[in-house]
Amino acid sequence: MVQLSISSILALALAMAPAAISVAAGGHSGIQLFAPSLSGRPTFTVYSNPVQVSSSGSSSANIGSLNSDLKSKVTIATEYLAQKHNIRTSSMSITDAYTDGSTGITHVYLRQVIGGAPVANGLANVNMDSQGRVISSGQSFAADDGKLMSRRSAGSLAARASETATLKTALKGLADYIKTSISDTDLGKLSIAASSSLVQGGSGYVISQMPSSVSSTGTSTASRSMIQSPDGTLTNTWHIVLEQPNHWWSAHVNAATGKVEAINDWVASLESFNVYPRNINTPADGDRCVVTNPANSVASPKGWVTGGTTVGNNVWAQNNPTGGSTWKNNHRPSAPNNSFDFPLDLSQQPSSYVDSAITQLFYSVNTMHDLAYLYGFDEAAGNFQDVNFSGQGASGDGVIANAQDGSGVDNANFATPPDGERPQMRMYVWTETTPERDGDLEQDIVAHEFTHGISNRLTGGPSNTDCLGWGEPGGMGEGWSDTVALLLRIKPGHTRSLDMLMGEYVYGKGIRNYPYSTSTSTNPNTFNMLNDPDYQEVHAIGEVWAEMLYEVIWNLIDANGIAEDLFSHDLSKGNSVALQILLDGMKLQPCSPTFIDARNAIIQAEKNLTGGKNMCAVWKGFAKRGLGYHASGGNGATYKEDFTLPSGC
Ligand SMILES: *[C@@H]1O[C@H](CO)[C@@H](O)[C@H](O)[C@H]1NC(C)=O
Ligand SMILES: *[C@@H]1O[C@H](CO)[C@@H](O)[C@H](O)[C@H]1NC(C)=O
Ligand SMILES: CC(=O)N[C@H]1CO[C@H](CO)[C@@H](O)[C@@H]1O
Ligand SMILES: [Zn+2]
Repeated sequence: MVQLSISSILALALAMAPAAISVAAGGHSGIQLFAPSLSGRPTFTVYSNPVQVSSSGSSSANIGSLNSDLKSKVTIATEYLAQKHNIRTSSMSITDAYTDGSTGITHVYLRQVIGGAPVANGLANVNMDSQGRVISSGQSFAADDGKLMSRRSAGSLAARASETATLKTALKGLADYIKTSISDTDLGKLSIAASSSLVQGGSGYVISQMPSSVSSTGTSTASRSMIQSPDGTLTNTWHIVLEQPNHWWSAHVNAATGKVEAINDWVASLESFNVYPRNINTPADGDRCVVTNPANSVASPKGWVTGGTTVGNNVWAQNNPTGGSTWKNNHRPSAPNNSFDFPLDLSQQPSSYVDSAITQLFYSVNTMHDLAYLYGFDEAAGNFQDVNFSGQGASGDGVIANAQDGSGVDNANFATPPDGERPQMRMYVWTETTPERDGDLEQDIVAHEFTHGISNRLTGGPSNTDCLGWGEPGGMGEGWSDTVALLLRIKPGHTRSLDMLMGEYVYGKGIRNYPYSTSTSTNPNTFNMLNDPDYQEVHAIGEVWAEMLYEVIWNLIDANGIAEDLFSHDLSKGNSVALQILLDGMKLQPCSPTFIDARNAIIQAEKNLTGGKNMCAVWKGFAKRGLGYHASGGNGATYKEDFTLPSGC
């Protein structure tokens, strides 16, 4: 939670000058997707009166294990195509057949197969009513396929060798087309193994030992295919499927020339969001802009959006005006082409721009997912994802993120169950101003809440989220959340004289007792404050912990400089080292840590990360606020502050 602390506040003007950083990442590099157009050919026929097909009841088409009703309808479909469109049954391959549970209509889908090679754009579909009468049908089979039988002589060694050579030509052509390349040396190293059960079905080859620049998995599959030109002529092609970060290509490449004849990307890769980008903390700091493909290709290899709305592998973001516990079917914005661009008028009440708020929350939570992933809150460490691509960690736990949640105002919260169960973030509207303001638009609040998820999953292991519940450990949970939120806002040009507030946009004067500051008069918090009866609440305890970490951050920055963008994960820079040792320390520390335990874990993390290069910088930060070498207390014992350093510092 970001709960308010009521106290006198020093009003400070902040010199926030967000540096212009590029927020685009990954993305399409001008690669055109296409399939040969068969324009001018009639494709779809709708019958106003259902057509009864005279069926012999037997068919030579391949029919798998279907129930008898479906089997007879598949037979009707093939006979319909044979009778009405003069298509040879032996060239039909059933790809799918099912009866729709709600409409009762049976759909049969077929592909043309010639000499064992599927024709990529030789397709048909037949729709039938419950009585097996055809109500509509589409087809684009190549005509008169008898003449076009491929002259492949399967099996002979010579045929196999020339097959491999054409496949290499095709791989080279495809690599060029997708703006990478594969050298002759790399082609020579490929392992090409025949397979009769490819992932996509059928027989062909599994290619391995591919350069990672060409295939992120190091493998691809290839099978014989054909493609039809607008005039109906057929070309022998290889159907090659390969994955790259943010792409999953399905291409048909000319087996003779290596020319790409058709290509599709199974990743809906254009995702764009009109949002306050990650370097604009609040609407007071700058304008919204359209950010294209912001997903980090390592952290979110399949992008952020599953399709058309604010749902993806990391987050399900929606409105929740009633504040209830339902979320799956709550309102979400619709963006059929994954372009999320909705109106936002800050002079109106937040409910008027709920779609923009949900979009912003989806963007900000995904940003936190990707950033945390890069710093080690990944699948093995128990992060929040519906699918875990590495096979490590539990899946099925993308974040439920509720924008403008009606269960409260002037706050926000984050619930973290163990790995494998979905955490829930509730963002509230703030009522301090007129019109009201929306916490969804303030990224330090979202970062604070998400960081509760990080600290809870990392401390004591992902399946134990009962380690930072209350008291001293719970207070540090609040402190880490503030600290990560602050770290995200530190930019080149800032110095240790920067004082920072939390919740400045939604609450004006900030929501903590003191600004975070390296000045002991602006922020007087030290370790002994924890003995104060007024400091027995987690947010107050958190302020002491975050203030100590703020000192550590600036010592690290003074020694190492500031990375412009934390996403570059440049561990030669102070802000990146700070974020890294915070997360590494969480993994090292025991369940229910004391301040001293957490400090020691951070010192150990630093030692492991840089060999102790920054050890004294870290110690000096803690010691300045009373958590020096001889500090003691915690776990019920009185806190005794100490400002000394270990020998050697
Ligand atoms: C997405 O759709 C919207 C409206 O439907 C349109 O304005 C926008 O240009 C489309 N964007 C892309 C990238 O196709
Ligand atoms: C960090 O710890 C690992 C595991 O013990 C070790 O392999 C590595 O060398 C350590 N790094 C440093 C800089 O001490
Ligand atoms: C522990 C767990 O749930 N692991 C799953 C990770 O994801 C893979 C597939 O993506 C599953 O097979 C594992 O069961
Ligand atoms: Zn909190």
